[in-house]
Amino acid sequence: NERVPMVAGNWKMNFDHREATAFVQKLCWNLKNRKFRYDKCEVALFPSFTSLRSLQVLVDSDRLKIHYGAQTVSVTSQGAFTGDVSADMLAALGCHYVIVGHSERRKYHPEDDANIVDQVRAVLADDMDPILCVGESFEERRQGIELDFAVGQVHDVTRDLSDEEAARLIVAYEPVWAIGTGMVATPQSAQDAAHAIRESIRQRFGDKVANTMRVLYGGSVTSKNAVELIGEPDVDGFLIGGAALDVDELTTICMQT
Ligand code: G2H
Repeated sequence: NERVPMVAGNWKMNFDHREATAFVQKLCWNLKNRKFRYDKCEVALFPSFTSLRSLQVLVDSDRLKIHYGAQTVSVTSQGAFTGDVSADMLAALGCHYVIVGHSERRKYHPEDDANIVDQVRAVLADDMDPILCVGESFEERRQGIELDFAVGQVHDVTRDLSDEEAARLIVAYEPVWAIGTGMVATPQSAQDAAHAIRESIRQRFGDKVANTMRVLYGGSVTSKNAVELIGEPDVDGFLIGGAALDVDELTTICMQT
C-alpha cells in the first residue's frame, strides 16, 4: 500500500529535557549505524511539553530526520487558562503532530468527545496533524462490542470534519486493557479493529482518505510482538509507551517496522 508506516514513541510523563535530548541523540546514532531508511518508516517522539524546545534545537541543528509532537493541547488559542498550552505554541516549537484523546487523558482529566473534537480542530488549524487515540476497555471487549465501540469513537470525533481535514488524521487503536499491562492484542484483533476503523472512514470520506489514512496499533508493543503486528495489512505502525523508554528496544522496533 501507499502508506508510510510510523513508529511513534509516547513518553508520557517521563524524561526531563536533558534525558530527552540524550535519548534522541542515541536513537538517531543507532539508526544511522544500522542504515535505517527514514523514507520507509517515519519516527516521531512525544515528550513532555518541557522537552519540546530542546528537541527543536537539537533536531534543527543536527538536521535529524525524526519528528516530534505533544501529548495533548488546549482547545483555546490564548488567555486565562492556567497551565494550558496552545496549538500556536506547539506549532512554533516545530511540532508535526499532537496526540489527542489518549485514554490516560480521557481518564485522568477528563477529556470527553466534545473536547477531543475541539483539540483536533485546534491542531489542524495550526497545520499539525492529530493522532486520535481510540479503543475499548475490557468491559466492552467482554461484551463483544469492541469494534463498534472504537469505530463509534472515531465517528463521533470525525463526523464534522471536511475531507481535507480528515485526510490529515492518524488514528491510533489502543485497547485500554492492553495499555501498560503487558497484554498485547493479537495480530488478528489489531487487524480487525484497524480494518473496521478504515472502513468506517471509507464510508464517510471515500476511498482516497481511507486508503491513505494511517492506523497505528498501541498497547504493550515491544520488539517481541511488533513484527507480527506490522504484518497485518491495516496496521500502519505503532504508538509505543513503555518500550519507547528504552533506546535499544525502540531502535529495534524502528528497524522491524
Ligand atoms: C498505550 C501505549 C502508548 P504502552 O498507552 O500510547 O503505552 O506501550 O506502555 O502500553
